[in-house]
Amino acid sequence: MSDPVERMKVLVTGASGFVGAHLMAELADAGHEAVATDIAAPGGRGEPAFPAGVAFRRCDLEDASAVRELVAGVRPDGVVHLAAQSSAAASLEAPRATLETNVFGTLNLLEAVRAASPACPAARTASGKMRVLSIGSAEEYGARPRSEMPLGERSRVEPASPYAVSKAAQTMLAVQYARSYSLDVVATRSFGHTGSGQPERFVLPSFAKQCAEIAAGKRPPVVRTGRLDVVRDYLDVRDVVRAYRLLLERGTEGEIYNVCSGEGVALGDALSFFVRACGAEVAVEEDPRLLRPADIQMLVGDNAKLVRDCGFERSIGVDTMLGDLFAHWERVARET
Ligand code: A2R
Repeated sequence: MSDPVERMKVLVTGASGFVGAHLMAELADAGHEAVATDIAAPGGRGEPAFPAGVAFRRCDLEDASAVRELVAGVRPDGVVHLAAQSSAAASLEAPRATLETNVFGTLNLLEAVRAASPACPAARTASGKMRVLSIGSAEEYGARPRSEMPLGERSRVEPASPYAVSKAAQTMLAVQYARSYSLDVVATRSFGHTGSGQPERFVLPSFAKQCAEIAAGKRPPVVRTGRLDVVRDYLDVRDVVRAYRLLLERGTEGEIYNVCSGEGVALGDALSFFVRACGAEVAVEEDPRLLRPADIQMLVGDNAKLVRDCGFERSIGVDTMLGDLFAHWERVARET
């Protein structure tokens, strides 16, 4: 795995989102050329701008002909498909829109890659084809018993939300295109991740923000939470985007990879970390609006395949991940 990697031209969908901002920086640092696409340019929600020199192409993935034009025009060596309705909680309110964006958006992209592939000289990837990295989710596995942890890629898939169904369908579709049309597809099932720029509707930024505001005297000392006994496998987003870059460069065509740490973190322990960091007496109140039907109690993954095929190694542990997230929200609390 020490062969030098050729410079790739990578089209990133969903580039204006949380992971997109970090992935653009990772690709630039690794010497790849990135082209960003999203339904909207970054900045509207305070996201960081892309690294200098990155081209942005606005495109709605639900518009099949626009996606075909985009892919044919850019002719990338690889595509990282991040664009999605990315919230399981929001999918309960908007199941149809979630399926349309996540399933039909993916279908449009795969069709566009299939149409563009014969004309694409993409000889710089290992397979000589245009590689698609489809970003799926650990939520595809659903509620598995504790005895099955850590979950390998062959674990049963039993989605428990429209979001999880959409991601299971996305992964199946991506692998089916590899099988039926020899498309160079690699799919992930990405477990929890966090870092700067993740919206506060996700649990760790929500805790970190509330505690940082309490520390800054901008909020009464009460933290509102959902279930705290939930256990998740979290990676720092900077490790996640490195895994995505490695999968693009070295993943095996047609395969599904867990992107995870193998370590479970109880949300109650993460909250205790932030409460300690804030240094105040804090009351914790359960908010019924934050409790989801069919909440999955535990999701911990096995990353052996990612380690074996791509040489992935986690570089940021849980304490650094949580400490950096708290520091981010402290900065935000100071500036607002
Ligand atoms: O919905 P918006 O306005 O936040 O835009 C999102 C964008 N997006 C689309 N782009 C093109 N065509 C569409 N029809 C479309 N619908 C949504 O994808 C947003 O800018 C981006 C996704 O970014 P985030 O919501 O911040 O997701 P995150 O956390 O970066 O997750 C990346 C991937 C997703 O596939 C997740 O399902 C997975 O990682 O966990």
